[in-house]
Amino acid sequence: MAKFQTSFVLFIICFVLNGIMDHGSMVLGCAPCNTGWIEFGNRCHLIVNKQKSFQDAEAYCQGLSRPGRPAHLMSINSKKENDFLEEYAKTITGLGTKLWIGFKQSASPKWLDGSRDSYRNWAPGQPNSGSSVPCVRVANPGGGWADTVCNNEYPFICEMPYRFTTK
Ligand SMILES: [Ca+2]
Repeated sequence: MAKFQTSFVLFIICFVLNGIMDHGSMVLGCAPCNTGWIEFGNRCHLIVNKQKSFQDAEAYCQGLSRPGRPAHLMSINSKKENDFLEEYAKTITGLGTKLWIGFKQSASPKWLDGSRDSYRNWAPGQPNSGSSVPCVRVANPGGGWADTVCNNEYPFICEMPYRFTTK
């Protein structure tokens, strides 16, 4: 009984908060991700099949942010997340073989969302171009990473936190 009451109260709270925090969105109730986004590892992910430069792709993702839920190009923080991307990409019709992710291989390599995980999945021989070619894409989405000219235009994947989580 207590468990039922708890989940009921949580449902009411998040239903009300949804109205406040995500006014205008298509999502009802307590879905953890907005419509069209795919959940994995307490995060929401969206492949955008539009050709954009690395910088424009990141700006596009940031434009999808919600209050308290910043969106960025995806950070791949584990082998499991890499595998998730590979499976997700297979579901997108007509997606090319290259996809921007949110890693910048510059003097101080970093994930754009601030992740500090040490997981890397460089393709054999990568990265090979030094800090002059700092933007990172995956090939055969979910496959190995490569550093690439930032002005190249590829589809990309955005990532943002679940609703009601601040992590
Ligand atoms: Ca991530």
